[in-house]
Amino acid sequence: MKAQNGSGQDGTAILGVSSTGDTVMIELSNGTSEPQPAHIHKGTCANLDPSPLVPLNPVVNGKSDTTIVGGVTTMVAGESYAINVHKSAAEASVYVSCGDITPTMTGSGTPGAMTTPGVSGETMNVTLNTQNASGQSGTAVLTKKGDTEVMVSLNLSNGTSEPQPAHIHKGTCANLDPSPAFPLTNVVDGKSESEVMVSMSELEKGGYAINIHKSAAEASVYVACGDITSAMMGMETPGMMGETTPVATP
Ligand SMILES: [Cu+2]
Repeated sequence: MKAQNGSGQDGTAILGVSSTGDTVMIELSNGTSEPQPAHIHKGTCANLDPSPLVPLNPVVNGKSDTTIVGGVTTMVAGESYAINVHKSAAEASVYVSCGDITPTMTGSGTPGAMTTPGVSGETMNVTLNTQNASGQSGTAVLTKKGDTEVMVSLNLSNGTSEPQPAHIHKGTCANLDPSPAFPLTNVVDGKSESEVMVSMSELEKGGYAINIHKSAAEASVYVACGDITSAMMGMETPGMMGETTPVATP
């Protein structure tokens, strides 16, 4: 996403697809505590249809997370779309940031997740299923940051203020190697962001799972887990969102 009208608000938007709905994550620099309306519009940043197509959650302090349950069914292949952010509700006519939605294929010929231009790559969504009646479930979004770096964002329901250890383990949720392969940042209030020194292609090969533990004291209790499989990537219609994505349920 590129700043507009001297706003200084550059950033990224990541579009992901998961079993619970398509997700749009926006991160902008120079955020404000005043909510900034955000939408998917038809058209391009250079030539935007002014009426919003899909409303997104307002950007607050530079961040917005939206899950569009059932997917962005109004988006069709062959059309142009863009995400834009407005200065404020009162000054909605002033656009502060915009990014054209351009489909990017993940991997070689694998149906892929979409990213806006400027995001260096590929994303993979992993569904985190509840374990041991914890009531905690959610998603992990893996985003390629470089050849040897992957950003992992965890979002879990029913988070706690007590930090919950999280790791990438070898194996599957059904049959997990108990020693962590890569540590992730502790989950606090259901959220965790980590940069992991591993290549996306290594994770895409399969044989890894993300799990979250109840607490440091009760690390042996797993509260949620998701298998990392490349089958979770992508959408059926190359290039456009809106199709239901098959997601393997472990
Ligand atoms: Cu673990």
